[in-house]
Amino acid sequence: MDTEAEVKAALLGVKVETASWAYANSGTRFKVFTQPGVPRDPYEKIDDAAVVHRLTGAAPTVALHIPWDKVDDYGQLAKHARDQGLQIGAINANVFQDDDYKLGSVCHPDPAVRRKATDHLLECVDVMDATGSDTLKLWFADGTNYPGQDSIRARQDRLSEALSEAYERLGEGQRLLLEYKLFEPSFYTTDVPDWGTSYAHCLRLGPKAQVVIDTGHHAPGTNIEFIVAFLLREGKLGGFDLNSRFYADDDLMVGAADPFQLFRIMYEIVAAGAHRPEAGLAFMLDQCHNIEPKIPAIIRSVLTVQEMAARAMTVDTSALTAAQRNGDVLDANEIFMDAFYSDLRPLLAELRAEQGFEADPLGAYYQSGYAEKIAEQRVGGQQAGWGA
Ligand code: LRH
Ligand code: MN
Ligand code: MN
Repeated sequence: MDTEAEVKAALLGVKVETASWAYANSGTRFKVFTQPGVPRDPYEKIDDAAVVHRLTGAAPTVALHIPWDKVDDYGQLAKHARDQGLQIGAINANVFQDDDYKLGSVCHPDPAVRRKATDHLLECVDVMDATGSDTLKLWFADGTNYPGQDSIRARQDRLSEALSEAYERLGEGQRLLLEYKLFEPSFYTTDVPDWGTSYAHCLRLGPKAQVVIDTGHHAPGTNIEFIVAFLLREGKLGGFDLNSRFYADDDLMVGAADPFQLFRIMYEIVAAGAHRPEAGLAFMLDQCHNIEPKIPAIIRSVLTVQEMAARAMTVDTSALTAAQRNGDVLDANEIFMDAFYSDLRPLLAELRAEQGFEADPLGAYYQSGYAEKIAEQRVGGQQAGWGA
C-alpha cells in the first residue's frame, strides 16, 4: 500500500473477534485464579466485550462457547449484543468436558457417545440460527494416550462421519471451521493434530468447510506463515485463534512472545489480499488471562493485532518484488524488516480518533471507572470452564 490514506482505509476493515471465555476466570490445571468483577453470566461477558469494542472500534463480534455460554434464549442474548453494537461471532462447540468424553467425542469407540457429541454439534448450529452467527468452530480434544488404545484409522472414519453430518446441517451463508492441535489433552495420537489433517477433511466436506489456525497449536519452530500462505492459496483458510506461546498451548496475549511471527503472518495475509473483509478471515483471540486483568489485556491484544496488520501493510511491495526478482537477498530482507521495525501506533491512534473512538483505548479504560464498577457490582464471577 502506497499512501497513509490507503493503509488507514485498509485498517478499518481489519476487525478482531474477542472470546466470551477470555472475560471469565481461568487458570492452569493447577489453579484457577479468580479476579474481581468478572462476568457472572454470558450477558455480562457480552457487556465486557462491548466495552472493548466501544473503546477500540475494532472488536465488533464476540465468540461463544457452548455450553459454557448456555442460556435459555439465544435470540435474547444476540439482541443484548446488538443493543450494544456487537454481533455474535463463531459458535464454538464444547465436546470435551463431560465424563462421557473420556475416550473422545466424535471419534469415541462407543456409537452412543458419538451420537451425543454429534447432536451437540447440531445443537450448536441451532444456536447459530438463533444468534445470527455464520461460523461453527470445531475443536476436538479427541485422541489416545497409548499405542494400541484405539484404531487410528477407524477414528478418522468416525470423525469424517460426524463432520459430514454437521456440514449437511449448515444453512445458507453458514460455514464450519475445523481447528487442529498438535497434542493435549491427548499425548499419543490426536485425531486432528495438524493443518494437513484439517485441510483434508475440509476439502472432502466442501466449500463451506475451512481450516482455522490457532497459533498456539504447533510444534516449536513450525513456520505458521507458510501454512497461512498455503491455505490462503487454496481458499481453505477460514480464520485464526490468535494468542502466543513460549512452550505449548500457553494462550498468552497475542504478540507477547513473538510479535515478529504475528507480523510475518499478517504479511502473508496482506500479500494475498485476505485482510479485506470480503475474504472472510476471522481474527479471533483465543487467550486466557490468568494473572493479568482481563479487559485491559484484551484491549491490548486487539491493538497488537492492528499494529502488526498496519506494519504488514507498509511493506514496500514493489521494492520487495524487485529485490526478489534480482535475487537480492539482503535487500529483500531489509525491506521486509524495515516495515516490521516501523512503529505505527501513532497512525492507529490518529485513525481511531478520526473515527470517533479512543486514541488511547487502554488509558480511556483505566479512566472510565468500569473496572471499579464491575468489581463492586459483580460478586461470584464465572469460571470459563477452561483450566479447571
Ligand atoms: C483448545 C482451544 C480451542 C477451544 C479453546 C477453549 O486448546 O484452543 O479453540 O475451543 O481452546
Ligand atoms: Mn483455539
Ligand atoms: Mn488452544
